[in-house]
Amino acid sequence: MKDGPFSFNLGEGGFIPDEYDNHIQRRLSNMKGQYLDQEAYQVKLAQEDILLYEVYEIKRPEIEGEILHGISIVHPGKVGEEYFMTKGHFHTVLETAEIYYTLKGRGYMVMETPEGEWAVEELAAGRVLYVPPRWAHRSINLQEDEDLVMFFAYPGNAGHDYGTIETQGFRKLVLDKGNGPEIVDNPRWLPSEGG
Ligand code: PAN
Ligand code: ZN
Repeated sequence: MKDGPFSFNLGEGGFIPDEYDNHIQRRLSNMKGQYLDQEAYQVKLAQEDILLYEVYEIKRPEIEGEILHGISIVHPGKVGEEYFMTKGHFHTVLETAEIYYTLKGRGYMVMETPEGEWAVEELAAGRVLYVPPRWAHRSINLQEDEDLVMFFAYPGNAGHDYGTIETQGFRKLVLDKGNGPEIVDNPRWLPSEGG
């Protein structure tokens, strides 16, 4: 971890992997049960456990007052009709927000609250997306052959609740049935107990 103030590059020349402390890679095998077309998932996985997305983190203490930040890269591709995407999560401390700044590419952020509201916002280079407290979030790359690259920042004490999305899914999915991205109800969405 760096001592005192520090800076790093995001502008001209893009981000520099060496400037980050942590590199997380998520592959097809890490997304079991998340894609709608489970047969397409199995077929693809049997061919290769491909890299779906990566996160480069600047290490900071995970405490209130700190800001955790880094870069997320969602690679292009599809599983069946569904675009490559992140797992998605609620923050464990629900009342914590997040900021995303898209550096490169085009995508969607799919979001929902425990109360049942949902939203899909466009991610486009040069635009900032604000994810308010309480909103689960998943980023999706809508492009054919380019990475979706974003800078993110969120409170140090937020924590990640992946379990809720793993068991119930998101209410909305983004599919390409041949005419580009379509937001559809998730037929496998399963409300959690008491939800
Ligand atoms: C981001 C995400 C990142 C990867 O840093 O962690 O985009 O997505 P998953 O964590 O859902 O796999 C963030 O939202 N942090 O809170
Ligand atoms: Zn988050």
